[in-house]
Amino acid sequence: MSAFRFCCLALSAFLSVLPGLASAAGTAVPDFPELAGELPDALPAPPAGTEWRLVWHDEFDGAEIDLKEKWEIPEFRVRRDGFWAPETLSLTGDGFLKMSVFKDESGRFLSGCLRSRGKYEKAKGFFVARMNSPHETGHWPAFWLYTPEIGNIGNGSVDGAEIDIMEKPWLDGKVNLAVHWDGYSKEHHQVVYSMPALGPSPDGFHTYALWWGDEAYRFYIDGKQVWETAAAGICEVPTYIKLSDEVGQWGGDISKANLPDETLVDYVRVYDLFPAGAETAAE
Ligand SMILES: [Ca+2]
Ligand SMILES: [Ca+2]
Repeated sequence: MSAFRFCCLALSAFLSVLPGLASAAGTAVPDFPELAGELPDALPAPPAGTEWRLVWHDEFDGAEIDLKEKWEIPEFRVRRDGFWAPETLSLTGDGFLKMSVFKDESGRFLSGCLRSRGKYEKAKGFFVARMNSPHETGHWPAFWLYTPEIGNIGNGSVDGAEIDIMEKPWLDGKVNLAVHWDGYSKEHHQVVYSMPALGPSPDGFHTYALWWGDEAYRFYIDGKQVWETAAAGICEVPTYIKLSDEVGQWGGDISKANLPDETLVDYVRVYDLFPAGAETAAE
């Protein structure tokens, strides 16, 4: 962690453009003074001449989910073997998003989805969330990126992808990481995936991250790279961030779950590559 330093303190400047940094080109580096004192992230070594800068985040502080600037919540609707219901999502008041799963008075299993659709959509960069794990079977939390352009058939994932930075349908400490492309039909759907183990304390908090680069998708758990793939090409389409929980057989038998169950999310942060030392050069 020693090599890490928080980016972006007291800086707001327009930057010159370097080749290969198209996603950061011509945009101001945002200033996030509220991040002082928050837990820093261990970021992978950036390419020569560049550095990571924070461009978007939510620490889930305060009393209410920020539905004005950052997120939207889908309306109540069927989702797999349960329902996505806005009332399952809340902030704890001490810095966490709580994603609950429970059975309502009608016997319906409810879980939730938070997404940045229309408010923050981005291609490439470093996406990280810190979250813990639920304890009951029959459902799974996920931190993922999505665009409806995943439905474009052909051209690998270049023209759209679903990128699952973390899904946890199992209680044995494994997680699922995946890239999906070419829609979801039996005929065309393609996927590559990896199922690494969380290590000695699977129930505690972990960070899950994706470096969506020009040449590979690299996945990290607790700052350590656990998987890399470029099997589908690299998506060039902006995606939005999703935090969700889904009830379904992939996660086991929900009727055997002792509900309510919950997952806590400490933060979501997005970093991008900028020219190294840009803060002084831009003055
Ligand atoms: Ca495609
Ligand atoms: Ca937090």
